[in-house]
Amino acid sequence: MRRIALFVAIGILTVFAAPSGLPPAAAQNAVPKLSLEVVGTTGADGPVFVPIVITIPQVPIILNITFINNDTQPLNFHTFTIDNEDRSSRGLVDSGFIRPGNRSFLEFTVNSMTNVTNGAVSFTPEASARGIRFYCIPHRIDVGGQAAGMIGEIVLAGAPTGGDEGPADKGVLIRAYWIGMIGIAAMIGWIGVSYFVIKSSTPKFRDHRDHMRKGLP
Ligand SMILES: [Cu+2]
Repeated sequence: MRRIALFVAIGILTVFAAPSGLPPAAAQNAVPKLSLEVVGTTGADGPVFVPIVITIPQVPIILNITFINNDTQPLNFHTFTIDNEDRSSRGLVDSGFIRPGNRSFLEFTVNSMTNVTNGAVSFTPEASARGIRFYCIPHRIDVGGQAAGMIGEIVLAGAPTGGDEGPADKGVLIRAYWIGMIGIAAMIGWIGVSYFVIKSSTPKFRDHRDHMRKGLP
């Protein structure tokens, strides 16, 4: 019995120790990627982004954005653009002018809410009320005077909100979920193994009924 428990313990140790034997760099360099679609369109109040707020669950994170212009008016070009802090360098992230029915693929890294890397360029992005501002070049300033202009923001989940919107939902990365589940499973496994190890290392009291009959503690 003792030998079997020992083998089981060694087996479980091998399984759970194996991932930690990998080079630590592999785990540290894994910046998660969030892929999403952002649509440029014309709503009741003029040109808008949908969604107008991109909520990211953490930083750093790689944002993979498919920017789609689904306008039907042939002259309604839109862009997805981010400038630097004081707008002295414009379009450091930029889809270019996308015509109605077309799309563009963007990928950049939000290292923190004050640092973005796009290709070889790292910069401090223009701030919005709660995070990082993105906008559409032709419609940043609302021409019709109805809406605030075609602007949006990238917000970190859990960050304080500007007003009446309530707290933002905190996203959970699927990887964190599985690490938690494996941790719980490993813990339950270890309780079982400990039970047999302790039990098998007390050979005198192997027979529980006999033990009770003798009135032993
Ligand atoms: Cu636009």
